[in-house]
Amino acid sequence: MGKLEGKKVFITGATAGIGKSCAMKFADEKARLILMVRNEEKGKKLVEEINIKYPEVEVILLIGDVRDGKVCEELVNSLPEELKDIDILVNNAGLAKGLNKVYENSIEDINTMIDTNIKGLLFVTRVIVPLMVKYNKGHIINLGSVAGVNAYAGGGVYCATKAAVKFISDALRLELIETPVKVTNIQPGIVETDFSLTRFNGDVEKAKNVYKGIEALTPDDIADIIVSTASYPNRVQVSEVTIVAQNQADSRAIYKK
Ligand code: 8X3
Repeated sequence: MGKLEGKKVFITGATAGIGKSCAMKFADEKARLILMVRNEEKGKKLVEEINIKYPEVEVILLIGDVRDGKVCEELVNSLPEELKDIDILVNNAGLAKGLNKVYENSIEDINTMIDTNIKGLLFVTRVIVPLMVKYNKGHIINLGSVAGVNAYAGGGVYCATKAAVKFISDALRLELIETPVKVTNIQPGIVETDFSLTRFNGDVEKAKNVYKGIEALTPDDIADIIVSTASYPNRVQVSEVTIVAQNQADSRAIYKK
């Protein structure tokens, strides 16, 4: 039996990018999936896809926006008792909006990034971690970013949200030091997903340009690392992983051919 077989894995933002890759990779490990998604239609399509590829894998779909703390609470409370002892939480939901100077961001973009990347992560964490403490097990895997290590011009708000993810992860690790619950902060660099399309509000050309001239990481690359991180023995707590593309040194330094 694989190490992750039967483990209950809760993933936010599971319909695309790294979240979707995580759902597929954990399904491949025969884990049980609880997927929290904002878009019902995309969520149902994803469940269908998983059901076809992995008919033996159980998938629970929760529809809701992580930005709504009450909804997060209600959705987790609505889980049947036998699913509440969640083993792995992948706090993946997150996004960037625009590439604007700190002082040139719209109110809407500031709210969207902070509400999703910081408050959303906290709203899910505050309902799931008490369950992990109660059941005396668990692993929280937060999606930070290299943007949370070095700021870059135009990314001030996004970088700040990812720095917040690092510090929330570090604080949690300290708070959980006497428990078996582990905390990992995953900090990917350039990954080719819908990230840039979302950042540039659907502008395909601008989004494509980000990945031109460099072999970017794939969402599967990151999901593979997340799955390995979750597979180590209980004594091994990976606190932080930073993954950059081969021609990338940090969030600011990317060599393009
Ligand atoms: C995304 C990485 O450096 O493009 O989290 O902002 S970066």
